[in-house]
Amino acid sequence: MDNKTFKSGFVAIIGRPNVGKSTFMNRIIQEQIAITSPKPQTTRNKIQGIFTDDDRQIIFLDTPGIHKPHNDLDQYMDKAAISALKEVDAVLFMTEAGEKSGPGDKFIIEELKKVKAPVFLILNKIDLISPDDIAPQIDEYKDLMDFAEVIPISASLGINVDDLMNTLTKDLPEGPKYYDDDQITDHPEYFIVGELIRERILEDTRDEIPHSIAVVVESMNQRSEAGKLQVEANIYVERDSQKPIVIGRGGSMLKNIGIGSRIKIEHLLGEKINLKLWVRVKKNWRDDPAFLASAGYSA
Ligand code: GDP
Ligand code: K
Ligand code: MG
Repeated sequence: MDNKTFKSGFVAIIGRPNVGKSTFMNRIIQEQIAITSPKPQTTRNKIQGIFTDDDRQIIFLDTPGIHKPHNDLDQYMDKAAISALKEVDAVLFMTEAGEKSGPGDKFIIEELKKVKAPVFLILNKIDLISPDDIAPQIDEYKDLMDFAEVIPISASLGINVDDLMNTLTKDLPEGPKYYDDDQITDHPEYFIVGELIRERILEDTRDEIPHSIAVVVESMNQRSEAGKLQVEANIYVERDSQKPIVIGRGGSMLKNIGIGSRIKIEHLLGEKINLKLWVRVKKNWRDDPAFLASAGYSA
């Protein structure tokens, strides 16, 4: 600290679904602000995580994956990811160690070539492969694009994550502390709380349900009689037939969703809550721009 200059900047994390972007950010921020799950397309919005220590502040944008759009939601997700790249001081392009670059990566790399900021190639999940397999993969990616650095890590085990942070810091400009030390995100709490509920639903359901779910937190401010924060949210499904699945026999599924997400929300907010959930049918919500906006899925 002493006479060292303070550095700060904005860093986008980009990569195909499931490479570990949210896991990485959660490790850095040490709080669950971006939801993670083994299912693709878990992240539907830019979520900022803010890392602050004595000599730097790094603001991360956890971008949704870029992929060929099939509907309005996809298109929104692509736009959010690509626009994030234009405003940042560095980009972390994350891929999975041991995996060949697919058409999805090549699509992203074409976008990254237009970016002025330094682009770091991050090979995540090195805990899953043998070190011998990393070198050929690095060569393959280096043929596709000129990266500022190539850094293998394991986000879930924390391997090389400090090195990555230090390398990244070298490329950041001198700058102010944009946010207070204890602020970990500037995202509206409503949205994050909705994401935590949605994460729990993804864990508990399968088949077509995960992609058909949207969660909208309606209110979080009235106090209940017990003095707890009252959180009310609607869970939207696309078809009538999906409603009983999410509610479960005798309400058992909904009850589990409520219990599981309540614990995470209480941890995030640091206080006890009363959680009320309703399941509603909203046909074709993914192609309804007004609904997407109300659900927080628009810029
Ligand atoms: P995202 O879609 O890129 O945000 O990926 P997530 O962070 O949601 O991670 C997708 C899956 O990969 C989850 O099941 C994670 O637990 C897992 N994962 C993430 N990082 C690692 C890692 O370093 N090693 C291993 N073995 N698994 C990881
Ligand atoms: K995911
Ligand atoms: Mg994610």
